[in-house]
Amino acid sequence: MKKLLITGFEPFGGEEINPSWEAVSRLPDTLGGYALTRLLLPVVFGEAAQKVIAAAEGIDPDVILCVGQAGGRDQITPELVAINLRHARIADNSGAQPQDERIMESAPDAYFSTLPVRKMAEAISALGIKAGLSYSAGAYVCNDLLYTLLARFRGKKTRVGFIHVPYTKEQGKEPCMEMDSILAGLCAAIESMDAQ
Ligand code: PCA
Repeated sequence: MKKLLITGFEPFGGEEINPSWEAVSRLPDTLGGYALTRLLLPVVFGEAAQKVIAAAEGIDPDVILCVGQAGGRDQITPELVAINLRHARIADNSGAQPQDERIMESAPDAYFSTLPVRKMAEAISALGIKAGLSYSAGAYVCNDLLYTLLARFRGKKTRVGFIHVPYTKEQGKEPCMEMDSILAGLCAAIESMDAQ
């Protein structure tokens, strides 16, 4: 069976939960021909990616799929691109708040995801769940994670992608999405990762 390393984040920005980890922790152990290994990540620049890279060394996954919360979005959004920029509106969970810094000196400005993200967005939409391809993962910890992983696994067998999910109902903010829809959406995205 193929191996999927799937990650979610701890809460940040004053929230009590992070829907990304709530969803990732509820996924089945096998899905779409993949055996899942789950990893909870700190919302800390640099550290999140280092944790994934360390775990990947032991697992040698075929795919790394990271999930994060995007407050303010009303749909599930696979991310097409990560940019070589750190710019934080709020401090991360270690207190760091980089302003207009590069993630890696002498590295490309951006990397595209190596998963079929447009197909994944379409597979979610086909279930009647709101989804769309996103062309910006922002400049906070999620973008930092995606950029660093894409740089690390460039030219290697491990494909890398990221999906942002909205707030859930329990967080009491708008817009939001039912956890069941987020879960079904993630399942559809994973099942479509190998679609031609
Ligand atoms: N969302 C943040 C970081 C952690 C998370 O769940 C982001 O979009 O960068």
